[in-house]
Amino acid sequence: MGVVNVTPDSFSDGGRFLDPAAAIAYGRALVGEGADIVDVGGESTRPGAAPVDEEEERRRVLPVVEGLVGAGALVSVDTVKLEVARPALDAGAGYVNDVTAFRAAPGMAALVAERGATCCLMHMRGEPRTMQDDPRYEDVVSEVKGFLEERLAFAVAEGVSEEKIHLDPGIGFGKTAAHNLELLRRLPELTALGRPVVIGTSRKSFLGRIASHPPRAVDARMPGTIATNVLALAAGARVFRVHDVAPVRDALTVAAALLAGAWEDVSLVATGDPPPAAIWPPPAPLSSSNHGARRLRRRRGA
Ligand code: HH2
Repeated sequence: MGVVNVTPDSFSDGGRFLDPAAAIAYGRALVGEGADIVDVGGESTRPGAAPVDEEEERRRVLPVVEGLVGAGALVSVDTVKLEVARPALDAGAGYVNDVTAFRAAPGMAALVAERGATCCLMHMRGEPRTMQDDPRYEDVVSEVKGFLEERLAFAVAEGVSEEKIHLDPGIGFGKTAAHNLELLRRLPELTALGRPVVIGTSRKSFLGRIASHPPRAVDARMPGTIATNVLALAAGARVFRVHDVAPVRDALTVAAALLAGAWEDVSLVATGDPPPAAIWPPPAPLSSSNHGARRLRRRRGA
């Protein structure tokens, strides 16, 4: 999942893609780098971020969603607002990434159900403005797991098909570096919920603080991003929300080949020879349109 932030204040790319044409071109480039999902957001959720009003968020997001539909990836809208998600789905988005897991707008679940969209339900403690003010948990993993279980049940009760629900522990959302590490280390407890787990560590500040003192700047956190995503794959995560699609996709593909004990030789695909018997099985389909599996079949020449 590649990230396109159409905001002036996102922590890593704020202000770069406020112009819709630049955001669309960037989103298309991420698809070219191998993103199966492009996540378009118009409101920053970084710690301390100010809320954006609905009309402004629509103005930022909708032209970009429209411009990315048909680009070869599933378009996701990263919003907590019903009246941003609805027109984005009207415009052809097929995924709703709601960092409040349908708590900000309870009607969001019914909308997602009605449209047959895929969704991501994420854990967040508190709200972006204050979430990093001394977050505390008895046991962060069981609390996040209990929350995701409850939100999954809520979404299903509202009519969302269970197959369309992804779960996300919300790395950095009301969590210290130690909490983030604990969640990543004990990820199998979350994948045990039976739904694809989404991981969003990309460029986040805890990576910079762990790697170095003084901390690494935002554009120097790629090694930490790759390390955490590769280990999350090994622990069972299936969707990786990142800003730098090409290097992370390469790292994940090599790691997946290593984990499966096999790799897909693209030269064999190009010559039309049958692929090797043991091929890394693709992860479960990511969307109603089965986009990930389709892309893999295309790469194999099927
Ligand atoms: N992280 C961010 C935003 N949305 N959604 C999910 N599901 N998981 C995440 O970890 C996640 C998310 C924060 O990153 P970014 O979009 O780059 O920054 P900002 O919120 O400042 O726009």
